[in-house]
Amino acid sequence: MTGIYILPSCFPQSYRIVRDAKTWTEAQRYCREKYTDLVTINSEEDMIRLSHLLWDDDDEVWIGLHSDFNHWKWSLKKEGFYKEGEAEFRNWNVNEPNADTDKDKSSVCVDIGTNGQWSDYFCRGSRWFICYNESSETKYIYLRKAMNWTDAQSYCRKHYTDLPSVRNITENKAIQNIVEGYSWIGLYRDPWKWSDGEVRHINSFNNWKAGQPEKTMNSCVTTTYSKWNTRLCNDEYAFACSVKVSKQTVKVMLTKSDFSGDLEEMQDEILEQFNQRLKDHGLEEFKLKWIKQPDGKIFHLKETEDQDEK
Ligand SMILES: [Ca+2]
Repeated sequence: MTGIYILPSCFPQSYRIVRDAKTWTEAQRYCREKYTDLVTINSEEDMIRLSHLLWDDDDEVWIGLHSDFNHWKWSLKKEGFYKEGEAEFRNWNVNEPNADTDKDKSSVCVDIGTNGQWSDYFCRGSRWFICYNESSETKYIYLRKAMNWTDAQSYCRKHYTDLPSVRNITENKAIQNIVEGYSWIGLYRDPWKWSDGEVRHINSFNNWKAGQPEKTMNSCVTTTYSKWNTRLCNDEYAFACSVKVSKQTVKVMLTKSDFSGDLEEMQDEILEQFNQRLKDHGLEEFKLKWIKQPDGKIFHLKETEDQDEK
């Protein structure tokens, strides 16, 4: 007789509140060592589930959101494309970059002017732009279409390769030679990022308290009264870790001598015995269930000639 059961069964991402006050970075390390990571909150349901775990309404815990404001990134992320130092090449104009993300809370993108120097500007602004085409002789194409940075990026990715990266002064010169005004290049930064690496896009779920986020620089995020606040990352708070739940399907073989009677009728009883065995082995959080086969039955009689198979 064989049956299939799930070990442990699927239930949504679960959370653990750790009640030791730690800095955000220490909390992140702790969650990664003991569980999976600091929590990522993607929906109202996630937020409600987390709030239920907080004992008192005014409990305040770190979540995985933190400032990514000092981190400039190129749109084109290609293995081997940047030699040492080339991803960090910059040609800022005087007093740039200067966009005030604390005030605006949005992503910041970069343009190049006719003097070859760069400025930062809010990504939703409209600019002409350059596309990079890796597979043709002409590497840089100038688009006299005003688009926001994200639309320009999609346009370049669809018709060519991407928005251009500028890896050195030679490339900067080549681009400078074709632009006729402030034009988007591929550099940008996002103000917020989750500990698990997910970038929080401007339109994605958020639960900021009124007037928040207050500061972007060196900021990490807590939740209290179900609302998010920015705090200095070196402050100490309790924290919420996420626990990755894995699902495993196991096929079990029972011999007649283990159980007598109708197995389908005894399915709950058998499952309970497995439950007890796993508990005896120290497993605490798991859930077992049988899987029905297409014929609606759990158990299937094995042919005798199969008996030697494992
Ligand atoms: Ca600027």
